[in-house]
Amino acid sequence: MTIQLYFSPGACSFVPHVLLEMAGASFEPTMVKLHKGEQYGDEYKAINPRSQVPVLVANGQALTQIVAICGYIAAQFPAANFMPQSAWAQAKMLETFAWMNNTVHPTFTHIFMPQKFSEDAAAQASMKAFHIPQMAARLAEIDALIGQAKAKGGQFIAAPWGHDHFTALDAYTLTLTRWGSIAGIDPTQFTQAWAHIQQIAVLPAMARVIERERLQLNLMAKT
Ligand SMILES: N[C@@H](CCC(=O)N[C@@H](CS)C(=O)NCC(=O)O)C(=O)O
Repeated sequence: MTIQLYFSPGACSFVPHVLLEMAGASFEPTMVKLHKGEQYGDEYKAINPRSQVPVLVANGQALTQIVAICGYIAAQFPAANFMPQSAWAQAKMLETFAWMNNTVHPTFTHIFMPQKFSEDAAAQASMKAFHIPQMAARLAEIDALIGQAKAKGGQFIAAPWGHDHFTALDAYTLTLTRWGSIAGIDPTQFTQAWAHIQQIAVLPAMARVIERERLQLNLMAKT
């Protein structure tokens, strides 16, 4: 099987990028420069007409949406334990994954790309101002989820559901918290999440992806 992952540094594509690396998959990471608008070019639109990353291409077939892509990776590489086994644990993991993807992620999009929601400059500014505290509140929810996992002696977010293994939720926490720092939300205030991010960032597969994407975890830090 040949696998190609279209990603952009620091984008949500970080999540499947990490899972592929952690699973030991043989894959070709292919960079898309979103800031240069490459996603709107004909070449990329032939792969994903919705002009977004990530796209995973397996055996010549394209798959989009990180929830679907990560589900596919989990099924292809069961030894990596990315998906809980029991129906309930799996549903609880997906509940949080869906919330991160359909709520926390678009909250940041309103801050980072308000032009996607209104052409009016004043509306964009007010949308941005409105969503910064919303983003902070949602990051605080993630912080609490990690606190619950750690209080139960777990190492990873899915621990309270009986699955103390690295999942997409851990990688997404890093991405969303890092995005918060782009919006001026100090990530170190989320003490549980920030400590968790430091712990997972040094896992060898994570460290390789952070290096490949050249990510600074806290954009508010001086260095
Ligand atoms: N729901 C989609 C969201 C994908 C998404 O928002 N991708 C962003 C990067 S994080 C993107 O490609 N943006 C480029 C653009 O909108 O121009 C998913 O889960 O894959």
